[in-house]
Amino acid sequence: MFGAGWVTADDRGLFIELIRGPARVAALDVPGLDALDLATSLRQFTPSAATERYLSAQMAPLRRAGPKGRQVIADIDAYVAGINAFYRATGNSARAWTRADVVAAAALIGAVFGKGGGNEVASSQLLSALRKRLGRRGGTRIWRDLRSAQDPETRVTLRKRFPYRAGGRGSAPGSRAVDAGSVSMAAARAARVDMAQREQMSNALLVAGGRSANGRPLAVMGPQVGYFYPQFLMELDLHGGGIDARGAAFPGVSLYVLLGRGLDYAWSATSSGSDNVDQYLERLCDPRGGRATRRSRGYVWRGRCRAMRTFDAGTLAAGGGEPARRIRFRRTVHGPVSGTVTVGGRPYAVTSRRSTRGREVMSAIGFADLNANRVRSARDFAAVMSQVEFTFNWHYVDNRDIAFFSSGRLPIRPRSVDPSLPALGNGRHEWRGYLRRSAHPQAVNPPGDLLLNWNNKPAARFGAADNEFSYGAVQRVELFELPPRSLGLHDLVGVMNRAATRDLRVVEVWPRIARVLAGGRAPDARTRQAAQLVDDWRRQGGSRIDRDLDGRIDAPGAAVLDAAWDRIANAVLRPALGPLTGQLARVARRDNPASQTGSAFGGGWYGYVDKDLRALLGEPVRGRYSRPYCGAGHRAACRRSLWRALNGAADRLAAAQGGDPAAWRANANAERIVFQPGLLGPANTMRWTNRPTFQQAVSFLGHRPRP
Ligand SMILES: [Ca+2]
Ligand SMILES: [Ca+2]
Repeated sequence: MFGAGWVTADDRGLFIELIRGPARVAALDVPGLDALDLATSLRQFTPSAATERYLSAQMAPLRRAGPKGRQVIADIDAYVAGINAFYRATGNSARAWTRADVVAAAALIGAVFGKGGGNEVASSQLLSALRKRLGRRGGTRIWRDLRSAQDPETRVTLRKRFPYRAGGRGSAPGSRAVDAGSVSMAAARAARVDMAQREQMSNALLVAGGRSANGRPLAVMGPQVGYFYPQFLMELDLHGGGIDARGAAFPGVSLYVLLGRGLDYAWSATSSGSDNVDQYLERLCDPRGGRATRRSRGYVWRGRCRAMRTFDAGTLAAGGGEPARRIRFRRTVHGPVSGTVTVGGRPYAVTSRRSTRGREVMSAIGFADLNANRVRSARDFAAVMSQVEFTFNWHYVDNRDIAFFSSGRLPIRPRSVDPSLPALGNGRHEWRGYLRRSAHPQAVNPPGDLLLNWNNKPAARFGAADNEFSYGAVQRVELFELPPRSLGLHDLVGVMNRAATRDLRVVEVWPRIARVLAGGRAPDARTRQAAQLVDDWRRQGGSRIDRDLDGRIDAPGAAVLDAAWDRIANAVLRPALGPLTGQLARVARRDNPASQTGSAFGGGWYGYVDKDLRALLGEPVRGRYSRPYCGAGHRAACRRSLWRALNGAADRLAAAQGGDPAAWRANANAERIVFQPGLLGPANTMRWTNRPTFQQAVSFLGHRPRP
């Protein structure tokens, strides 16, 4: 561990100093601040003594966890000593590292990649607005359609059911929808920051021996943690002191390999975004007995008006056009206060509770076991990964088995609460413990001999987190098209890599749109040709490649669909949502197109368009929406609106690129991946691709004796 610390300081000294301050913002869940964004924009944060105490206190639960926890503490101390020894040896003047720094770095992973949920207020505001527009019943039904908490058509990794409640149908006296338009600016900003953080892009493809050419399981899997230079992950090969592991580690907590392999097995993760963050509505009161207003500093908890506490986190240095400022926030028993709302006209504060807050290093116990090769079989894997409290889907392969376990400290909510909505924070609707290990989605060699995950829902009936509206009928994991024969490792790499450049919209959604369009005439020849170009593009595979590197995506159809998608999405939903169509986009984005951050098609209105149009066309639909959307159910009206959308796109393209649709092209350079924060000079970009940033392609041939 000393060596891992030394090497980390040597190789990633700049990186660990960059994240050191901002990581504390993640550990504290400071409302309205994005820790990753601060780190990559080189903002410095100087913590207060209270922040350091808060982080150091996190050793206590580790100590209570017994010998394994104490071993982790000893490992952390040796790691920190290694970093500091390197600093001394090289005359680095940075402040000496402490346990608190490791806790903070762990939080950056847990509070950014390893969590889900926590947007109940914004989501409930949409519900209120829909009810206001369409009546309580009609509004609620549409909202449930859009929420897609349990869409039976969504692609799952495990067909076996692992019920985890995502939303109630009946009465939920412990939950409330906030008044439409009542969210304070601070709370709205915090929600926006939270939503912007959600970039999930890791994937995993595992094939059991029954489908592999060599009879041994195969795995092609890796995390996607964004494009940065220096990179977010470093590769370590650790041997000694009972540890034998190789793979990717996160600088700052790189005492263990997080994703990699041991003596005879390999493992990797995808973000699951499972719901471990809940927002509470704290009824405001005046501790001195006056009338409650939005500015009141008291909240009602177990029948009494209590004063909120203020947490002084430290100083955020100037940057991004902002002067230096002191970071203070108020908190209640549940967590930090992000702002205020009204419910039935009364003022409430909004707080968030994250199940892993204050326990950031507990997950280390699971990684210590993996690195010490305590996993001797696929069955051990679930037991070990159940110690990881962050929310991830874990994939496992050895020479005989493949396995899956979806981890996380997942709260069990009382029946009085609808998990899609914010809960009343009065003390009567608190969590009732955490999901037990056997209830987590898991499998060893599942039926079908296949495990595929690209941040889609892990298992049937496992409810989508409150902020996850896109677990609907269309998922990018469907782009993994496996040939119907036994596979080699190179085949599996090929399946992953082909999916990395395909456009999900044209592959999975366009065929329905085209079928509706085909029933009637185009408004003009140019628009007809535009639609034809998208058809052609799909027939050719729907790739966004710029093969000749002229800076233009080769298929003209890409230009058409890029320009048309938002118009099409609006055309489908507007007949029902009207002016609220834009508000939906604030809780569930219309599109997740190819962009400079690499990840794409992780969520959008793809499922809405697909399911609604299938119903309109009379095609089979499971988990039908409560009502028709496009054209309010009239096929001719829907068709007209879709042609209008395409016509608008064609007009825009003609204005920008001339009247010949065959000459239209999308700008491939605009979606080239850009490495943050921009230290690479002219080599700072690469071609767009939608795949992990670190990958393993493995097949094991041997194994230690099995127990
Ligand atoms: Ca939640
Ligand atoms: Ca080209």
